[in-house]
Amino acid sequence: MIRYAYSGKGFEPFEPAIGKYDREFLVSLLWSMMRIRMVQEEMERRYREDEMKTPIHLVIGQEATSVGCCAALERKDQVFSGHRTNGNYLAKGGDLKAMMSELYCRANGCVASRGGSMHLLDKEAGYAGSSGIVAGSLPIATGAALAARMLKQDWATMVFFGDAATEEGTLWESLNYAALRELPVIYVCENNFFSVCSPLEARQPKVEIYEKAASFGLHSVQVDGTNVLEVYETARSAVERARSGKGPTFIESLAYRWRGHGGAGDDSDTGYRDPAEVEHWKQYCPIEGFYNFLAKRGQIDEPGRNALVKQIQNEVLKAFEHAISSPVPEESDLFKHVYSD
Ligand SMILES: Cc1ncc(C[n+]2csc(CCOP(=O)(O)OP(=O)(O)O)c2C)c(N)n1
Repeated sequence: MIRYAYSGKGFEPFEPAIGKYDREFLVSLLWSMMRIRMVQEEMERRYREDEMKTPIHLVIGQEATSVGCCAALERKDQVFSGHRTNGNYLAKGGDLKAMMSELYCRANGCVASRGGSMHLLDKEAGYAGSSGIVAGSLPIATGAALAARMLKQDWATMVFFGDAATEEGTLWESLNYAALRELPVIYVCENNFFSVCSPLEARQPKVEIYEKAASFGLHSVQVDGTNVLEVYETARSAVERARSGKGPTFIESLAYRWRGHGGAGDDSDTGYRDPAEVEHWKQYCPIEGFYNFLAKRGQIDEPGRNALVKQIQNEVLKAFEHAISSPVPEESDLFKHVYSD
């Protein structure tokens, strides 16, 4: 079985008018996806050394959702995530070195080694936090959007979560409240069809997730989460809606997770999904697809791509070296940052 959306419609071809974008912007989208992928691949390789004392949830295959959505935001806008944080954090401009230090439990980690990969934070970049509790960030993000309204601030809030979050009551309560109050919030469901090893069809009746959300009275759409420009254009109009007081948007972005639920490597050999399905989805690699799209239109060529690879490789290796050579926290600091005044 090959999973698409329940409607079985597959992905509509999406051909944006490329002339409206400048080359620099298009290449920045490609760079951002490549950077996330290369960070993930290096993390996966090093995870096997057992020095990174944190659970990890890789986003390989799902990069276009983070990058397309965050490209529509400004720095002042606030982003929240669930447990699969890395793509969202990096796409929003979160500090890579601070993230790697966090994963290696170093004192200079982005939350001072208290959180690990599931609990990242970069206030400067507008990455407002994440939660390992499925759907846990939904009410917090909804509250942040309410705060923006009450404080008369013009930031938009965006929250990322997986398809399993749509099995939690708190998600529907959040949508209900945001729709009622027309809050400036964008809900992004990264539907990769699985909750750990349970496929969507074993967990939910066959109604598309974005249609359920629409029934709460919010603007709700489904996008091809392997197509960064389609995601970007959808997110941009959602941000415009939020900023102009037109209320929340729900975006269901369909993309496949190429690796196992957690840790390094693919876990398909445990039998919960067909390895042929994983291979099938690799045809829709968001990075290869976008590179080919740009190359065909003369926006980048092979030497251009190689230069990006080199630059990213260099940055990634430096970030790992920085983390590994940083000090671990002092025992005497154990209770720091635990309580707030
Ligand atoms: C409230 C709650 N229930 C169960 C879990 C255990 N759990 C951790 S991740 C996960 C699956 C999440 O799937 P999804 O939200 O679709 O995100 P994905 O991992 O596919 O990105 C579950 C059930 C949890 N962390 N929180």
